[in-house]
Amino acid sequence: ENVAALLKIAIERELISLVFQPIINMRTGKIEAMEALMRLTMPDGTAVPPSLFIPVAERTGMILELGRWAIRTACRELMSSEHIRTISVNVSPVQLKAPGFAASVAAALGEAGVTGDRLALEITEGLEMEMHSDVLRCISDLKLLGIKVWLDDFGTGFAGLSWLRLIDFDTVKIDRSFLHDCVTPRGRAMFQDIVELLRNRGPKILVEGVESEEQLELLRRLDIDHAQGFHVGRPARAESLRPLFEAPR
Ligand code: G
Ligand code: G
Ligand code: MN
Ligand code: NA
Repeated sequence: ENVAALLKIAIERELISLVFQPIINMRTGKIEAMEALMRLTMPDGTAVPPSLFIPVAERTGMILELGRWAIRTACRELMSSEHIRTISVNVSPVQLKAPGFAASVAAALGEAGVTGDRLALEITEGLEMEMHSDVLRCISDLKLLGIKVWLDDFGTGFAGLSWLRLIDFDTVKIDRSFLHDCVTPRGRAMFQDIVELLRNRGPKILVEGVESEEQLELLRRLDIDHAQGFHVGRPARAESLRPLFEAPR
């Protein structure tokens, strides 16, 4: 339909771009990674939100082309700045089920001369994804390449716990709604229970949606590993973020 036609034109005319949102290490306070977020901007400057075009791209299969482009672009960004330790890229279940996905990621890394451990792929638990054996095999292939596998939007779907049982995630991102609920005692208790559950399972914990210093302080008290959100930094063009990364000590 409309959006599908629009998306096709956008791909042809290169109206798709990536912005990056910083992720800090709570212990050092330093930016350690950034999440790549896709943007579609019309020639007249209007932004089409991912919530509109990603589902269409998934339905039409165009996500395969878009996704390959995003991973190649992220790898090139990693190549151009050795100080950026990690870039995370969102991947759709459609990509994980497509034959040859892990090989295409390996090729993108190889072209850029970047090691797999600098790339993280975010898998969302929001979408209900059947425990497809192809998906599990793909994830284990990605891990063999050294690629980090993160679970995104933890707590928003029903599948989160099943995912945790089956996959050894490097990082779990707690959905921002749980942090925002911390304004009530009940919400705060829930948040702490989730943190406790994850801590016992072993992945690094990243909390998204940090919008204030008070929230950042709460995360420090709870000994959270990583934070992301408007208070830490808004999504921005790569050029403006590069200087914020410092040489590793
Ligand atoms: O930045 P923003 O709020 O617009 O992103 C909304 C959502 O769109 C993200 O949470 C993510 O799930 C999805 N998204 C953004 N970029 C990509 C991408 O490159 N690939 C996929 N599959 N999803 C993306
Ligand atoms: O689902 P995913 O985590 O990939 O979504 C990233 C989206 O979250 C982006 O669209 C980004 O703009 C949005 N986002 C990032 N930080 C914040 C924040 O602090 N508050 C809110 N409300 N949204 C945020
Ligand atoms: Mn994400
Ligand atoms: Na998320």
